[in-house]
Amino acid sequence: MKERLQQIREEARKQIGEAGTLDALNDVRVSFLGKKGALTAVLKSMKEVAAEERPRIGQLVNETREEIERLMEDAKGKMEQALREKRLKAEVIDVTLPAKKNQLGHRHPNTIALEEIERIFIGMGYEVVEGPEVEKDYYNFEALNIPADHPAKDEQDTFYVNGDILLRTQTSPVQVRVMEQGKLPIRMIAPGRVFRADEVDATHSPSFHQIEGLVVDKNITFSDLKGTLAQFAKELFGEETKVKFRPHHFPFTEPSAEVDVSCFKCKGSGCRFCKGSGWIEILGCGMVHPHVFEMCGIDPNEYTGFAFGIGLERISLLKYEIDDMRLLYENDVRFLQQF
Ligand code: 2U9
Repeated sequence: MKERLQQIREEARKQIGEAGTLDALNDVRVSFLGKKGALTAVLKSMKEVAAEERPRIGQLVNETREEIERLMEDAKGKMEQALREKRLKAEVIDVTLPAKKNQLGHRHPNTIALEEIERIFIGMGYEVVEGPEVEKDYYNFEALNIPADHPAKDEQDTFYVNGDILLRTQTSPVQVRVMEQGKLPIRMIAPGRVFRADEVDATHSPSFHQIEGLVVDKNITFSDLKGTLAQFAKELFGEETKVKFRPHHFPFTEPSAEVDVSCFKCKGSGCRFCKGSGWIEILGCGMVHPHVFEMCGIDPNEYTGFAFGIGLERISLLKYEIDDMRLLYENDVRFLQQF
């Protein structure tokens, strides 16, 4: 019996040493310690052992089992350690490798110009206010002192949805709505999309964008308007930019003016850009008409104000030297990725 146990011990040691995988190791366990295993068979044959020998042989069987289990645990630990090392090696990350470049999109030239214009007016304490694109005739025309027989109201020029409802032709209705609320003073800009029934060409589109401004307070004068727009032009086109106010007419402002800036390309000497004149028209403006104040519930004897309107596309075309407005709407990535 003693020899048999010695034999089992050596055979187990040999097979454990040869087992290459955890599965193979488990097979070895079953063949020695399992129900039908070699060591279990020895235990079952204990009844053939003389009674006085049994405790010693029993102890030997236990020692053999313990040794086989220890050898198994050692072998299993080594295998698991080797597997762990192999996995860690496979998972190694080279943090010095260059990262994949993310493809960034590009802001549309209109967006760049709008954000720049908003930044300038926000810097002067203006609020940015938006309003509906579908408007009532009242807010788009009547409250702005545009008479019923004005050519702008013709179906040739304005998109009517039905009866009194139309697509706004300017962002001025936003200012009318703000004035109606009666919270004074007002210092705001209203950027947004407007619609006019124009044929598409290099300088016209049935849908374009405006940024309109409005300031209402006591003692606002034309000098405030001039100073504000002169500062705006300098910030947008450069410190050396000059402004020129030419008398004009708008129904909603009196007096009214159109504003030219000295050509930022040739500095005023005349070039292809300014068509030789040295000046480029950029916006319209004026002092809010007393009738518009009255329509909006503001007393024109107590309050005065100025307003201005800027065509956003005109600014993007000028600033980025684009010679056809249609390029702004085609969204050709080869065009857009230049900005
Ligand atoms: C209120 C009172 C007055 C807004 C103004 C202009 C002059 C103007 C044009 C610029 C180029 C339109 O896009 S464009 O064709 N706009 O010249 N806009 S004053 O005056 C207002 C607005 C709201 C209540």
